[in-house]
Amino acid sequence: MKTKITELLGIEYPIIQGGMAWVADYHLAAAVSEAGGLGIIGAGGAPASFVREQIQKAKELTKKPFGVNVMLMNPEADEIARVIVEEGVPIVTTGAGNPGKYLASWKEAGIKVIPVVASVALARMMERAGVDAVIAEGTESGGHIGAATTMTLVPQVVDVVKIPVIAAGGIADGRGFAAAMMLGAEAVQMGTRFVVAKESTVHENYKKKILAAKDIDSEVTGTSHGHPVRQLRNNMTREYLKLEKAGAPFEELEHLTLGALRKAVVEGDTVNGTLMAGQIAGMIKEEMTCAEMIQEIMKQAESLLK
Ligand code: TUI
Repeated sequence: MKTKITELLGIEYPIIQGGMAWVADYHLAAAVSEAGGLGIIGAGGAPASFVREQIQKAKELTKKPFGVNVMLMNPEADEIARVIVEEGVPIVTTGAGNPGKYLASWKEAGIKVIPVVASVALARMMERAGVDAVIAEGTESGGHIGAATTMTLVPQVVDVVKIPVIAAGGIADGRGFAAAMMLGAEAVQMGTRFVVAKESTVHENYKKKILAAKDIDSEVTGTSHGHPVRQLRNNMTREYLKLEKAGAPFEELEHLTLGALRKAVVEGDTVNGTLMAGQIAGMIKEEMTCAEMIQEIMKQAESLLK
């Protein structure tokens, strides 16, 4: 399937893998790119030296294009932005902030820049600043989220920008893909479905929680201090929400979540770890390879779109 995004990025299918902190390592990114989508290494909160290693390892596994996601709250974001240029990464996505200060250097290096936006205002500002496309991410997504739903955000962004729009949040099969196209998107980004890919190195316990999740099994923590994060309900979210409701200060809440994503992804702690996942987790029932997933989604979408 050819769209403005497959043309822009030089990929076969308009499916992008979300740049998930701790989850989206070089194994997953290379597998998605090899399967014809766009794999992304998620820099998350990692140091720049680690991100460089990840990029170099991905290059050994695939000759196809892949990208790096810069989580803009990372204290080493400046160094990571430089590593991306030095390593000749062709595509960058950004999250959790405004990437304005890196645009000039990335564009000068010929990098395609695609920020995640959670509002029409930021999409407009990003287009004016010269980005190549935007990812409009709805509140159905896992992790750090905005307030608007995918259904409402995507068409409103499509209406005000000329650059291609990628839809994210709540998409995990051919029906979601086709719906996104109907809203005017040129591609989709999926996160949660790729967490349970066979090539994903996420701890088995975490994968099992996603596969067993039902439609209403996620909670949003952190709303009171302006950093809402969607994750599966567990002991951690119960404790967090209880403290948050009682008006606990940010420092106390932060203490609870410090290192908790690593605990879930690496150690498989599903009780006190942060099990970031989107609302679509309830629909995901099977672990598949990235190639199987992408083929299934494209087949279903193409038949629906006909
Ligand atoms: O970034 C994400 N999702 C993430 S980042 C992450 S790492 C993390 N871990 C613990 C706590 C917090 C973060 C986990 N999941 N998605 C992209 C995204 N960007 N969603 C929402 C936004 C966003 C929100 C506000 C982008 C820009 C923005 O405002 C920019 C500004 O400064 O005007």
